[in-house]
Formats: sequence, C-alpha cells, structure tokens
Amino acid sequence: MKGSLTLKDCRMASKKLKQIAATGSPKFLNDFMGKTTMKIHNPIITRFKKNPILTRKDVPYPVATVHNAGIVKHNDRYIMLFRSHLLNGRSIIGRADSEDGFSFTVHPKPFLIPSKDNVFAEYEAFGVEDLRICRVDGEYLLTYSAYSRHGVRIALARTRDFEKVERIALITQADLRNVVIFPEKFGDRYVRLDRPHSEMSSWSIWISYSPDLVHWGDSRVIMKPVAYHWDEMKIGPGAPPFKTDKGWLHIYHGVFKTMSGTVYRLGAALHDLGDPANIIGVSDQWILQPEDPWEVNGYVPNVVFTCGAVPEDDGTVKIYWGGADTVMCAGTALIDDLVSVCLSVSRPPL
Ligand code: BMA
Repeated sequence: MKGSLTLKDCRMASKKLKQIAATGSPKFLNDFMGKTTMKIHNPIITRFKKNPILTRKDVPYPVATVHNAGIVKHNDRYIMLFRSHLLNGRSIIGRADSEDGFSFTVHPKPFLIPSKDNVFAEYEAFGVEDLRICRVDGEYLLTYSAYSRHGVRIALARTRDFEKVERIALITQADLRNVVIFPEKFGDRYVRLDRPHSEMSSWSIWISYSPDLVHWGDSRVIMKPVAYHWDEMKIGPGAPPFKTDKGWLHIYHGVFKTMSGTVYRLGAALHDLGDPANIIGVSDQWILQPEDPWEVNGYVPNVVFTCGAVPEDDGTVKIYWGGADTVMCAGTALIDDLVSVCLSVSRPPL
C-alpha cells in the first residue's frame, strides 16, 4: 500500500530518531519518514504566537469557557461562532468578528441560545454546542448539537448575513453529533459527514446524502479508528471540508484513552473530489496534539478540538481549535503539507 513502511524504512526511521534525540526535531517531517519528494514542514501546524486568541475574559456576559468555534470569512471579515458554557454548565453560542483572523471582538449579546419555539424548544432545552458553518449556494448553513433529556441531535439553521438566523430542521435522531456539510452538491444531492454513537463499534465517521437538506439517507461508514493508534477510541468530523487540487481536505478529531483520561488530537483526511465517500488518503499521524498549557489544563484537560478552518488564497489555511474546552486557539498550515501528509504518510481509512 502507498505509504506503508518497509523494514528499510523502519531502520532509517530508527537512525533518524537517534539523530533527532541528539540534535532536536527535523525541519521537515519526511526527512524522518523518507517517503515523498515533496517536503512536509514539521510541525505541520504553526501555532499563532499570541494564543489563546479568545477567552472568557473577552466575553461581555458571564460564561465559564470559550471554545469549539465554527469560523468563516464573510465579506472579508472572519466570523467566529463559539461555544460557551454558562455558569450552570449548559452551553450557548456567541459571535466574535475579526479583520485578520486572529484578533477577535465579541458581540455584546449571544448569537444562538436554546429555542423557545416549537420542536426546537423540546430538543435544545439542555443547550446548543459545537456549531459548524458550511457555506453552500451563497448562504451559510449552521449545524450544531442540540442537547435535551432525549439525548443529542443535530439541528440545522441558515443565515445569509449572521444577523437573521432561521432554524430549518432537526436533521438527525439521537445520538449523533459532529455534522459537517460539504460546500458543493454532488449530482443533485447535499452531502454531509456525521458521527453516530454505537455500543458495538468504535465511533466512526459516516457519510449521508440529502436532496433537500432536511431528509438524509444512504448513510454508510467511511472512516474508522485504528487499534492501538492515536485515534483508537473514537473519531469525528471536525471542520467542514474544503477543496484542494487533490481532493477535499477534512480536519477531524481522534481520541485516545489513557490511564488518566482521554487525549483529543486532530488528524487530516483527503476525500475524492468527485466522490467524497471515497477517501484517498488519511494521515497516519496526528497533525496537532495538546501541548500549550491552555490545551493541557482547563475545563476538560488534554483537548484540541476543531469546528472550523479558513483556507486562504495564498495556499495557507487558518485552523481554529478549542483548547481544553476552555479557550480558542489558532494556527496556520500550508495546504500542500496537509495534502502531502494524507497521501504519503497514510493509513487505511477503514
Ligand atoms: C466531545 C464534545 C466536544 C468536547 C470534547 C472534549 O465529546 O463534547 O464538545 O470538546 O468532547 O471534551
């Protein structure tokens, strides 16, 4: 298989590891892996020097946390819709805006709180969480977790201007989370990645299709955790996928269980441009793990969790993540590096 290691690779890796131990990290990842002609920078994601970019102190109403934000560039401004725990432990969504993608100002009032109307009131009663923003057909589709005594479902809303928000439908049953919608239709259908819960199988990434955004089906599993691997406990969709020359790039999260709790990290997968159910490469290694103090310690320790990334015209992508379910952080990566790590340092999707 493309990207699998031979005995020679392992010997070379062992030699390189000794060199690294003696001299520090290599500048390029594949100096270590020895797998591609294209160089992949190490680290792949460069953290913004002034992380965290947003904390509860920046919010003009009382909240315990600021994390797991969806982000888009709208009319040359970055709009961040972030999750906050209220002081009763339930979550709402706030809005912050930025000119440069790093320095954000929070709006005086929350963006989305649990609905008081019709069916949404019943299913959002315990809070709204982890919103993703997916731009499709010139409007923004918002997918978020709706919590209630019945479990967790995904609600879908739409906006054109981030002022007026219209709830469309609850688009899953319980229990399912982390829905991201592709920015384009395939044939005449919308496509989403989602993550059902299961007692029999480790939680995996699925794909589903819809003619109208409300009714979804033809679901099937396309990516699973790998045993004794950084994502062995569960994986889930992260940021809505974005288009590259080589495929749709999806940054997802993977979880590993340790003796002192779980570790949430980020990984990357590349989906076929014409058929997103076909995954053409998954990075064998994580692309980001908790390292900064505000990622290692906080409301939930050892978590980096993404709901949004903004690809730029200069070949970079800004990636945003919640640190320890407490603060928002940002970093940048070369899109080519993310594509290369999926294709050249890869593991099977299933
Ligand atoms: C997941 C979700 C995320 C959270 C993560 C780590 O199950 O609840 O919102 O960031 O756990 O606590």
